[in-house]
Amino acid sequence: MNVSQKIISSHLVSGTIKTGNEIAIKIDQTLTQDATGTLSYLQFEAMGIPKVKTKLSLSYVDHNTLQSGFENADDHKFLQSIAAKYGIIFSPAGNGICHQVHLERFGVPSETLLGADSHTPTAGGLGMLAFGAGGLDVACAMAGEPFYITMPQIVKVNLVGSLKGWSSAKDIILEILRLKTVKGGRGKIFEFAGGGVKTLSIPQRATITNMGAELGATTSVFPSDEITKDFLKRQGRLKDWKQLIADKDAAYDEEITINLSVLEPLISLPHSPDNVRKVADVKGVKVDQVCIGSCTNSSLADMLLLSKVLKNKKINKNVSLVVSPGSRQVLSMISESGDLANIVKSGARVLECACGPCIGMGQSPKSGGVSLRTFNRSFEGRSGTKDAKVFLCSPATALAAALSGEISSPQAVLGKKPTIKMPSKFYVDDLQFQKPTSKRDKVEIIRGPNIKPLPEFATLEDNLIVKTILKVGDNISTDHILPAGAKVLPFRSNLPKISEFTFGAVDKDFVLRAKSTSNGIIVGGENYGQGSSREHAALAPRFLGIRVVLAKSFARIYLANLINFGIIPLTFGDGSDYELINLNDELEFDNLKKIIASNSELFAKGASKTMKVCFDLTARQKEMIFAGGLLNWIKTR
Ligand code: MIC
Ligand code: SF4
Repeated sequence: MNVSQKIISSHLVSGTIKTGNEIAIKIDQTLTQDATGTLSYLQFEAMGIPKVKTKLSLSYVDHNTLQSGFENADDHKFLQSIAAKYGIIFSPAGNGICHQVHLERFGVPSETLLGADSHTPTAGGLGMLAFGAGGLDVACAMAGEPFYITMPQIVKVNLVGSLKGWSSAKDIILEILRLKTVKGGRGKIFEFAGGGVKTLSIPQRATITNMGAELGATTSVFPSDEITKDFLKRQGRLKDWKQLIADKDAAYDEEITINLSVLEPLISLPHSPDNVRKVADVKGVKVDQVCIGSCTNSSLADMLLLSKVLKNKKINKNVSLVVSPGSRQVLSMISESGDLANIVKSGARVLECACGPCIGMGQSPKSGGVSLRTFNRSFEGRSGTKDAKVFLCSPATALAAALSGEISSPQAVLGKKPTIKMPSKFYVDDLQFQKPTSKRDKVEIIRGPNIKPLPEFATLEDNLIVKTILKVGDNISTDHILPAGAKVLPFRSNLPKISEFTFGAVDKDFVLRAKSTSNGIIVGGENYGQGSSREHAALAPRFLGIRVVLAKSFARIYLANLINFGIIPLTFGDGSDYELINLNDELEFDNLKKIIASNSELFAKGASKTMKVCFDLTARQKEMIFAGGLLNWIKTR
């Protein structure tokens, strides 16, 4: 077996491990962050279970850390109290970005992790099988339910050679994105193997598995080997190590080879992570801002590189360089060693250990500005400035731009790569994590006015007439559907309020149109719903009366979120029918429930044609849709 099959088979609850089959796997650990956590815990609470049933559940606060009113603070208090009530470890704001902290302190090789955040596969760098999911799926996992997925294909990514010069782990994943695109990972696990694996440290591996999310992959995973052991030992967690490597004769569904020795520094151009070029081919573009951090590149090793490069240097006066260390552990260590001083004295602005600019929480670039970021996403408008041009690159390429003022080859600006010596022991202070109390029944859940109750949803009718409220093209991301950023994020626990922002940047009349129609349909292109796991991007449309989304294809997490909230995901029987539907067109579905239940052919009666539409739903998913969503379904059980 390969690594993925080993973890899946040791966690299999039902189903057979065959590509395309629905399987259910046991979840050992869960994580949430504050932007998805509030809803996830409200849903967990509605299930009426006294205590989480996982081995370990974590609630991190790292997204909404910019307060311009009471909302975020209310959310954080709610999260803190609900964690204490239900047996969850609480990591308050300032401790760091969930994925970075999880690697440092909680990830365990060969275990499973389900996180209400699409970059949860970061923990695959440690040899965990880690999935991003909607908050409701995470709530179910906390309640002891297994996680359901369609058994993915397993792609062997054969890494050969070793990185040379300034090429970095970020360039490896950018190269894979160039080859495979943002749709190329759907229905697949990327499993890393080959001689190149042992040349990569845990933070490097985590940079790669982190951005597997941008491929649309189900997850990505590295073996757990001596390097993993060494990392855990330095973290004082040797007892958590377990070797996990693929059998010599392990089979895979597909194989690609990446030769690390010939990889050059790469950069992804606006506005899609797969729009990748060689840095050498775009050099000379003037840069206004450089941001270093995010769950992709904010480890101690990344920060030590910054320190070595920036020591006794000043950044270009036309560039704003902002740096967010990934965790309190990283920040503590670079402040004690004096490395932070090298960064600060160069002219950099140091932010708190949080997602920050990655999620549009501050640092929006100037109008039309060019921002180079070591992050993982560059969707239009995500930075907060619609016409900003966000490029994604490695810390080395980012530093070369910060010093020269333009996109430049790291070799040309930075010279020889310094050697980075990692400490034999990381600084550990687990008192920063709030363990649940033994007196859980005494804990009172604190609900400020921003915490709104969950909505009730009706069950599915048999005949449905829906009106086309919106028609969009390919690769619509959840940032298009429901943006993040400082203006919107404070309302993640307030559905009536947050739904007002739905599709705001795509079509400002969407909400009005949806509200004035009783049953709506959205028509989309390929890879509809790519990006974030935020279930608000399915829940808010449902709240606004959307009952069906008809698209050419869907992204995995989004598809699951639609079903969880009782929205029917349909695809075109004939892709060219997409052209025949226009805004405000009505579509009629007769005998919907009967047809779905019996897997018969489904037709949508439109103005000009009756077209065949398809659904691919398991028996469990059908029941959820009929019930009006997963929560209703659970209540009926
Ligand atoms: C993101 O990177 O888009 C986020 C913010 O971390 C999201 C979660 C969210 O929207 O809260 C994600 O990736 O799932
Ligand atoms: Fe936070 Fe950005 Fe990572 Fe999402 S991608 S978890 S917003 S740092």
